[in-house]
Amino acid sequence: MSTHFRMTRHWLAVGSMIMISVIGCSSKSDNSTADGSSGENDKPVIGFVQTGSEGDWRKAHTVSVREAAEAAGYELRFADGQAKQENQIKALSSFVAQGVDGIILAPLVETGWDNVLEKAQKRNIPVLILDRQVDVKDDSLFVTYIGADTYNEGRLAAEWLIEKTGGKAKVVELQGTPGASPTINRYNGFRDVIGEESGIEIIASQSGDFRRSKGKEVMEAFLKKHGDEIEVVYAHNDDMAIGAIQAIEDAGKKPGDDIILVSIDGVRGAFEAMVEGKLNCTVECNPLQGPMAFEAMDKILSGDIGDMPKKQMIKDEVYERENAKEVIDSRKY
Ligand code: GYE
Repeated sequence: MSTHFRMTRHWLAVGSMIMISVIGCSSKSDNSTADGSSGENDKPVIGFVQTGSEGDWRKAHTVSVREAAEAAGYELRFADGQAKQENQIKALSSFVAQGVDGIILAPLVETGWDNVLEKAQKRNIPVLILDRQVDVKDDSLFVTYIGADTYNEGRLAAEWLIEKTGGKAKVVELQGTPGASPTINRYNGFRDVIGEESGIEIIASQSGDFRRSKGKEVMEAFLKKHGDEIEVVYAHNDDMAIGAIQAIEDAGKKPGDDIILVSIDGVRGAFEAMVEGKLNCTVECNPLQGPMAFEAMDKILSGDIGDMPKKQMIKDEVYERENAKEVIDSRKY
């Protein structure tokens, strides 16, 4: 019979200081999870609460987390929020009740997490916030945030557009999910660069919920209302831009030429659209966040978080249709 270890945590928050220690061992026959311990094969157990499956970026994100968990030797319990915060809160509470070793939360929206995160903290279960940010009263409710700098992505999209149009254009905006941090940040980052002085004017702005079908639907309505006035589409993600491309083609116009499109994510579909000349620019937002998340989780569970930053941001690049062909084969998602 083999002996192996089971981790338990003592997660103490003292003011802004968080201390974690890993102690304890047990035999394989004790495989219970009700007391805050390890699961199948006594691997440490992580509960992962995902937003849902709104598009290609999210698919790549989920795969990255699943694969990294496996590679790092964790048991991953997956909860699909199905685009509802209510579901995510229930899943978090349930992971707390199960006494998992740690939680990874990709929060659908920014606010409304204080109570459930307090529950986790009371049970000494560390929470890592992944991808989207939370706005909580007390930052000690989570250990660290890992994700992209979505405010900067909005700025990069605007900088590219000013360069492309000489600072003069009428824009329609397809926003992401209302209340989600990337929506708020991409909205603000874009506006902070175009400012009030530039000739870039946003003539319509509406949510397409980060979904292809919704992006198409909203773009159809924009085209009906604003018709030839529309010179540019700024989409908060590629999936909505791809939906908008279909709407533009259905209206008898040439996407990429009659109407300029700039979006964010850098998924394969965006590169394909750029190669076809239908999308002009995508600002990368890397969804392959699993390895970073589990590297951090290793440290968290072994108590080694002394120099861990509260925010760990992934760097993004800007890609244009002019160079899409050269890089498409090297894309990882
Ligand atoms: O841009 C979008 C996805 O949260 C940064 O969520 C992520 C966004 C991503 O639905 O495609």
